[in-house]
Amino acid sequence: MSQVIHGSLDASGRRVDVVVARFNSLVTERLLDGAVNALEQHGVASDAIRTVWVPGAFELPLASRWLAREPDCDAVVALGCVIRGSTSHYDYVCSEASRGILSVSLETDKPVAFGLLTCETLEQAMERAGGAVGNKGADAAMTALEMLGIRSKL
Ligand code: INI
Repeated sequence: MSQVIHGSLDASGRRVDVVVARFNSLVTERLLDGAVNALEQHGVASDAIRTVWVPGAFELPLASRWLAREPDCDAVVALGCVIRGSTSHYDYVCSEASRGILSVSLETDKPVAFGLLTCETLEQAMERAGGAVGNKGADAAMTALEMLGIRSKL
């Protein structure tokens, strides 16, 4: 018979690091609240959650790498918010942050969840940071837990 594997969200005993960008902190503080609440609700002890603030989304990959390389880190949740301006700066920050976050995950073999909002307006960002569209920080945290659950079953 074929096997089907799902990741459980039970995260007791896990240690999760959260990296959060200070740029657009009105939004990222809410993403952080959502992520920490979701981790705690799914069993991660509050003293097993470490939060590291970095200047902006561009810095998320390097800080995620520093954390993911630590033996006591099970997963990283990377949080940030990039809002399109009038120049191409937005495109460089989004593409390098997303590429970097993926490469840290593959290099370290640990979940590094992508909780980076890439929005046209502050309003869109607020909707996704605990507003009408949910909290993408919480979603990213749960993704990290689900991936840990899958890994432990393989
Ligand atoms: N960083 C963000 O996290 N969000 C942004 O919207 C943003 N914009 O628009 O400039 C941003 N820029 C800073 C960047 O992430 C770096 O911190 C900076 O370039 C220094 O490396």
